[in-house]
Amino acid sequence: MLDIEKIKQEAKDALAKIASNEEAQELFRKYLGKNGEVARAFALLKDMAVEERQTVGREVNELKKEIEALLAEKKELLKKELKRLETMGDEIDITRPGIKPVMGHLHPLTLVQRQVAEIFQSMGFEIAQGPEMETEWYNFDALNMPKDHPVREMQDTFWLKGESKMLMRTQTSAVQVHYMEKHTPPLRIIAPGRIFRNEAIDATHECQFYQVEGLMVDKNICAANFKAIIEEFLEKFFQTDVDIRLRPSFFPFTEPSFEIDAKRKGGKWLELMGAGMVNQNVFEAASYPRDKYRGFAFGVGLDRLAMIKYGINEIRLFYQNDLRFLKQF
Ligand code: FA5
Repeated sequence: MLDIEKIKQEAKDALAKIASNEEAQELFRKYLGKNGEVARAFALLKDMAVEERQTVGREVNELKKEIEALLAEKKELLKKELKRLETMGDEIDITRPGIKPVMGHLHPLTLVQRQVAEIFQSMGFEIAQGPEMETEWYNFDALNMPKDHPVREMQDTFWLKGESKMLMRTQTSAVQVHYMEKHTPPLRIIAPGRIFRNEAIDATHECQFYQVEGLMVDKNICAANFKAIIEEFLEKFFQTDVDIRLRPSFFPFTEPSFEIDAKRKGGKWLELMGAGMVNQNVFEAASYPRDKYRGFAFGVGLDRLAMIKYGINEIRLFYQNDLRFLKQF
């Protein structure tokens, strides 16, 4: 019994399942090969009556053509799929420009701190450090700023809770006695760092900011040494036309004391640093014998240095993390 429809349906189902050329080959053999289903159907024709042979013959011929067409179509599909798999790696175009990672860079205050350190190191100064959380002794008493003396009022202090009278240092001058306790002159240091004051904040005052302390001690240091070194520093640091003026001032830990202001052409004077010759009481606090050594000290505002150098008239910009500002450095 010859059931052409059944053969056709089976061939179609089998075709739908094949996934490789080998399977396609197999199917070809099974249906169109020398001993395949189609050949077998043709073989049956010879026993049929003439009329039946003609009708069935036509049908078998159509079946053959249909399976051929379906197989060809399937092979074409397989070829395309193979090609797609082969070229999949090529979708990565290695000649395309890459996505550039956004590079971070140094904060302007870090930049300035490094510039300052480099200049002083070139003049033989070492870098010293002290704690941000300080004792009353190193921040005040050792610097000739005794308890209840009105001079302490100059720096409105963040005291820490507790018995031990700890505070957030109000000046990098606190590093002076720490360092001198461990070293004997001659010595030349700078001590950059953050300090804290309960200030009314405005365009030139922050309540957390940075200073760089300087201290040079030997047997014969005088104000002329201070002037020479600080002039050299300011010239190297600003490298542009910046006016400098020196005024007499008062600090309990220096005698005499000065203040240095700076201004860009056409700008306003801005106080840059306090300075002076180290008071003998400070040497005594560090257990140096009185009148054996002389030295100068200064404390320069790092934020102010940056403001004058880059023409920034608002100190708060340094601490606001605004990329439009930070990207300019
Ligand atoms: C002092 O802090 C002294 N320790 C400086 C000193 C050191 C004098 C050694 C003598 C010897 P003064 O409070 O003036 O001094 O601060 C020094 C500098 O820090 C100022 O000139 C200024 O540049 C900067 N500064 C002070 N207060 C602020 C503030 N609130 N915001 C930003 N910068 C400040």
